[in-house]
Amino acid sequence: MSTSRRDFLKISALGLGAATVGGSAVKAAGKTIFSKDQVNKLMMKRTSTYCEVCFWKCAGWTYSDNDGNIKKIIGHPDDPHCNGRLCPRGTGGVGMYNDEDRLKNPLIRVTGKDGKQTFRDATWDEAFEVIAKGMKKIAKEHGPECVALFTHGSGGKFWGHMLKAYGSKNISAPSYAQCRGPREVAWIGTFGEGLGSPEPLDIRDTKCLVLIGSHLGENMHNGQVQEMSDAIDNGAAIITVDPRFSTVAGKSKFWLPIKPATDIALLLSWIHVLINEDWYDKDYVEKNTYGFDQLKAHVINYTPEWAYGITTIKPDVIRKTAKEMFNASPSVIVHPGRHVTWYGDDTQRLRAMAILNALLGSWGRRGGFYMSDGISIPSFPHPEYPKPTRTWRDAFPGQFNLADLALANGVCDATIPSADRDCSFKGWIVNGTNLIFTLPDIRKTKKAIESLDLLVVIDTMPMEITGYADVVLPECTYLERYDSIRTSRHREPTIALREPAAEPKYNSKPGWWMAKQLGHKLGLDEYFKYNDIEEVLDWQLKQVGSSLEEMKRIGVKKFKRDEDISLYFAKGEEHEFFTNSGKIELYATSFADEGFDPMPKYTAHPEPPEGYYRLNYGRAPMHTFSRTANNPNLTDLMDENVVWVNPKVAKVWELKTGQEVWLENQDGIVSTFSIKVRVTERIRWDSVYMVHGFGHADKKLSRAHGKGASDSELITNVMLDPIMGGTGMRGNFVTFHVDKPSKGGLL
Ligand SMILES: Nc1nc2c(c(=O)[nH]1)N[C@H]1C(S)=C(S)[C@@H](COP(=O)(O)OP(=O)(O)OC[C@H]3O[C@@H](n4cnc5c(=O)[nH]c(N)nc54)[C@H](O)[C@@H]3O)O[C@H]1N2
Ligand SMILES: Nc1nc2c(c(=O)[nH]1)N[C@H]1C(S)=C(S)[C@@H](COP(=O)(O)OP(=O)(O)OC[C@H]3O[C@@H](n4cnc5c(=O)[nH]c(N)nc54)[C@H](O)[C@@H]3O)O[C@H]1N2
Ligand code: SF4
Ligand SMILES: [Mo]
Repeated sequence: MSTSRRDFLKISALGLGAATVGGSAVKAAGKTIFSKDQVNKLMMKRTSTYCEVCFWKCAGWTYSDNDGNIKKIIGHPDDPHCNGRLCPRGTGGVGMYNDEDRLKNPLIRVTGKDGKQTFRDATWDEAFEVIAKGMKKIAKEHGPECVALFTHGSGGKFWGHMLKAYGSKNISAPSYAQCRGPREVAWIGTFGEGLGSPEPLDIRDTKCLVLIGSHLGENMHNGQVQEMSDAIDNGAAIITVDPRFSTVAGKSKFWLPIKPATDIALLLSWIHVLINEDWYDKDYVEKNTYGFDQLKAHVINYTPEWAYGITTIKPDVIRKTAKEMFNASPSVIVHPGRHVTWYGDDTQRLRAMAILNALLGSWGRRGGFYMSDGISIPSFPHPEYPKPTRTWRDAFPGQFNLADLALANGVCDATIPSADRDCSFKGWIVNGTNLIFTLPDIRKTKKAIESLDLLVVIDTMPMEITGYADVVLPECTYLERYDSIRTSRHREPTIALREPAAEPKYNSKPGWWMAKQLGHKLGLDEYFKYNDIEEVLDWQLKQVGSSLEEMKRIGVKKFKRDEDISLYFAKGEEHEFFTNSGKIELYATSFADEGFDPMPKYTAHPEPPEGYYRLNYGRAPMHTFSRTANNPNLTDLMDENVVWVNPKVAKVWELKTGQEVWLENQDGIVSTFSIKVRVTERIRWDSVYMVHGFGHADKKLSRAHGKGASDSELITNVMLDPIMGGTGMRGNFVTFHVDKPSKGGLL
């Protein structure tokens, strides 16, 4: 039967009572019109959210039925991060809420009479009491600066506020020194500003997109993938530089299967060709850049013939692709990438990429980099924070001065006691980051953890890191809580609200609430002068001309652009950049001042020893790092990773697709679990490839435990970036074991 919307509203308004009384159905004149399920479905409640399955933060609407069950999440049509469409992980986010393996109660580590350590369930009050006692003791004995926060995700703001009120500024995120840090430093050194997230790339209007690594399509950063597919439909050329035949390599006009670790040579030869052939934006370079003559002299010998010997990319391909970029200029993007901590010279590789963009005139131009704009929301009023007398930087005198954020690996290193230092970190608060999988060299992470007096972990799941905690605080998922307003910059300033779609399951609680309770126990009430987060959000939103009521109704709000910021530079405009020279620095004066090469150079990296292959890793479209490995909706799509092996290598080792192997790295570390082989031409003979985030060792993860292997465990050689302290992770080599080795792994 069909009903119009008006009919339905009438029936539901009358009928719901009947359904409740009758228990299962809406009846009219004794006839069942809708089952209870149908009524529930039709009566679904809509609440605003932004996704937390990855850090692209797509805004969406969550639908829950009358019984409070979350049914689905869909993208918000007005949100420029997602344009109404979530990626498979975002849609599957409801699996995070439904996961029955979630952390359910606060846990406190106890030692029994037998000396064995276990967790016991605790009340929230007990848990905060233990943490506050530990933090007060550290503050008294060593100073509050000896407590650090590691955080990834939206809750970081609340924990950061609590930590600053307590007296420490040591707040680090793995999304910096294990991810995009070198890129930010290179962009700041060249253009005077970083890129942030989402990167201000005008992909939808580009004519040529150059991807160095960046495996968009497997890396599912939503808006970018959508814009790339629109650009392809509009005839844009994609140039993919990747030793692996990635998904996007299959959609590219040019695929350059570069020898791993040699990208700087290719980039320098492209710069050489652009300059020598006059294939660059002369007017733009003249008006807006500093150091062109030095750059020209610097690249004089970096010919395509020189690069060929290093990269294995033929000189004519180098020239052809350079021409392709120039023809598209200025609507061309040499994509700055995101996870760029590869070989330790990453900031310099990113500098070469920034220079290419500058020569092509793409910064500030349509189809290149747009000028983003955003709304800044003031903090809820609070007293000034105490001034810490020490920071993580004191552990690295004279080093990493160009790093604009704290290094997660730096904090970890400065936790391992050393004779050179009068104080090491004594307490860690870890929010939403599985450091065991995230920081390279697990041996070091464990050593640091052993030296701690206090480790607090705030998580939703029993992950590897929670196993090492003194106190575990179970956070409710993003679908069950308010969070701070999303304010990321875009073409238009946009804000988005996350509100709870359901009550927190079990005994879990939102981060904002925990931070406030702990603040209370620490005697910091004056920093938390509100009863509820709704009060804070409403106050903040009113400062920018909205309100909580409005945001609940509309979810996403767009604002007018600041009149002083145009989306693109005007033609022929001379622009003022925030660098020392006020220009785009082809020659980076800030690097020279710190004693680093002001222009990038190529240096060779070690090659795999005989019988070993470079360990290459990346993303799968349906998973995010280790955080989704147990998500029931997503394990349905993919429940383990496999290791890609070139047919030539498979022949030598007599490996077949589907066969289980164990991997051992150059330092003799063996994977804890086996991994199935996938024999494929899509990977070079000198490398193997696996998706990051699998091979979980915690048995409480009923779907993820022992599924696939962990790349993290095999990354024990870290190639540190001397410029900003990032951890290059692609200098590890593995070999195969077809039988289970006698030694175990690190997990
Ligand atoms: N589905 C999904 N999407 C995600 C994430 C996720 O977990 N899941 N995570 C998000 C996050 S935080 C980040 S940082 C990004 C990461 O995603 P990207 O920034 O795209 O990561 P990359 O390391 O650039 O890309 C991996 C690619 O680099 C290639 N590669 C390896 N070595 C070399 C080399 O020496 N030279 C070149 N040219 N290429 C090489 C690999 O073969 C692989 O195809 O993804 C984001 N998107
Ligand atoms: N070996 C290796 N290491 C890497 C990478 C790699 O590819 N390989 N990638 C690097 C990159 S690019 C990045 S950005 C980082 C990512 O590093 P992380 O963000 O640390 O990644 P995950 O391993 O997913 O850890 C996320 C943790 O947050 C928890 N969590 C999920 N939702 C919530 C929530 O709402 N609240 C709280 N409190 N916790 C929650 C999850 O259960 C999980 O324990 O890793 C870096 N490290
Ligand atoms: S890209 Fe996917 S997982 Fe990431 S925020 Fe958007 S919908 Fe969520
Ligand atoms: Mo990342």
